[in-house]
Formats: sequence, structure tokens, C-alpha cells
Amino acid sequence: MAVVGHRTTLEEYITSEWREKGLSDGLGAVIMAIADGSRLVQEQVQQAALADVLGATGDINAGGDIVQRLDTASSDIFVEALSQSGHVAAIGCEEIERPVIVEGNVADGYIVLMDPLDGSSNIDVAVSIGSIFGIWQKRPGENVNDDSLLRVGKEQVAAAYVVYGSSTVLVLATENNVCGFTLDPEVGSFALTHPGIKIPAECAYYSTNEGNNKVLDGPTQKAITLLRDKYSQRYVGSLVADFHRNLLKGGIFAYPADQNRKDGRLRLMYEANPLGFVAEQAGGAASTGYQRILDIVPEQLHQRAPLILGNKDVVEATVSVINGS
Ligand code: P6P
Repeated sequence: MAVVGHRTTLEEYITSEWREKGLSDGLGAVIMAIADGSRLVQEQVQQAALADVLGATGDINAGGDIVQRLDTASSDIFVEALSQSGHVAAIGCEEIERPVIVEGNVADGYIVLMDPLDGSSNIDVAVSIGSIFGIWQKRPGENVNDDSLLRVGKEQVAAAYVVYGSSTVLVLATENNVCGFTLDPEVGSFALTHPGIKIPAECAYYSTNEGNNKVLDGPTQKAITLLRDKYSQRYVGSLVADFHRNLLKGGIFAYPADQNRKDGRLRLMYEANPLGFVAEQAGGAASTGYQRILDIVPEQLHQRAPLILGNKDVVEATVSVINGS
């Protein structure tokens, strides 16, 4: 068996290279809380069929989607881990209508917006799913309240996602630096496996729900046709899985506005903003088709946004067809 040398663990990365970049121990504690929570979620996801947690709870979450039991369990796991980190002031979550304001939050408190388990409709068929996190630092001296979570995406200090697939990979983005860490379930720690991720210059894939084509407006239909003519289609129906493949292999993900969804389907604060931040730090781009995602001034915690995400040149070309610029 090939002997693999020591790989830097996430803990080692944060206590060494992280500090060299001037990133705070408090932010490191938030990232470790996400990693700790994702290990527990991964165990639940792997055991879902056996532990009889499959299927819907019958509850309806803030977004009106049918809540899967794992959604609820994942939300609880991450809220607990983040609250216990000692550096989180408030949490916004797809599964929770109102923000969670963490008592006794510390001076350098961070604000975390999360989709604890994205793609939950794939849970029952064992298809890759994921968790998504956007991280902002509360303003100095701010008494955190519900409005504190309505932060513009470009003010994020970090973003992360975890993909629970054939392996469990945590991708962490800070300014101009995107790295991937793969979970070794036997050891229970994440090892640095993807240092310095940059989206490849060549776009290989396009990811969109072609079933929506009939409800797209003319320019958007034309933009999707141009993608279909140039690239291979890959569409899992799980945003994190689709984005992760496109980030590593080159690709564009498009869930544009349509006649039934004027604001698109995906959530601004805990899907589009974090993944848009990761994409930009890896040399990519993220747009609604009319505006840079990270420039949007949010009005509601659970608001939606159209999302065109991936290779910068292809996003820009697609956007120019959509908005006629
Ligand atoms: P559609 C999953 O429910 C999700 O929120 C994203 O993960 C995914 O990209 C999208 O919805 C899929 O939506 O309409 O194609 O089923």
C-alpha cells in the first residue's frame, strides 16, 4: 500500500498558515466549529438509511420547503457547535425563521449565515448533498440584533462549504485563498488535499435545470442555448455538488430568474453569497444576470436571488446575453 506522507490537518493549517495571513484565532475557532459539526452531520448522512432518519418531518421551514429530518438534525448540530465556539454573535439559518442571537457574544464576534444541509431532496436517493456557510464580522461595538445579519456579501471575511459525497470535503475561502480539506473518517480530522484552488481557465461544464427552459425569457433562453452548444451538461440538483465539480474542473452553474420565480430559487444570504465569495476568491464570478451577487444589499434573511456562478469569462458572457449589455 502506498505510504502517504503527513498531510497538514485543518487544525495545523489554522494555527500556522492562517496566522501568517493575519487571520484571527476567533475566526479559526468558527471554522473549527464548522468542521466539528460537519463530522457529526457526515455520520448522520452516512447512517441515514439505517438510522431511519430518512424522510420528511412534515414541518415546513422558513422557505416553505418540506423539511427533511436530516435538515433539522444538521441545523441543531451546527447551531450548537457555532454557539459553543465562543466567537459567534449570531446565526442565520435556512431552517430557522428568526436569527439565533448568541448570548454573551465576545468582542470579535462573527455572524454566520448557513444552509445546514443543502440539496436535502437528494437525501433519500443517496446523492451528494452539502452545507454552506457565509461568515461576517460584527461591526465594532455593535449590539447584535436581527438586522445585523443583513450584511452585503462583499463584506464576508470567509466562506465555506462541505460536500458530503464519495468523500467529505470542506472548502474554505478567505481573501484570495481557497483551500480544500478532505475528512479522514478513521482519524476524524480534515487533511489539506486541495491547496490554492483556482477555477480552471477552461470551462468544461454547464449546470442548469433544462426543464425550466420553457419558462425563461427570450434572452435567458438564448444564453442557455449558447452554453448547451459549447459545454457538457452536468446537473446533480444539489447546488454544493454542482458547484464543487465546476470549481475544480471548470464550469458554470445557472439558476436564472424565470416566469415562475422572478427572484430565482436559491437563497441570497446562505447560498449565493457564500458560494459567490468562494468563486471570486478562486478567480470566478457570481451574478444574478443583472448584478454582482456580492453587491446586493439584502432586505430579508431568506430572500432569494437568481444565480449565475463559475468561470468568470463565461459568467460575464452569459450575463451580457441575459441583460442585453
Ligand atoms: P431544481 C436543492 O433543493 C436546491 O436548493 C439546490 O441544492 C439545487 O441546486 C436546486 O435546489 C435544484 O433545484 O428546481 O433544479 O430541483
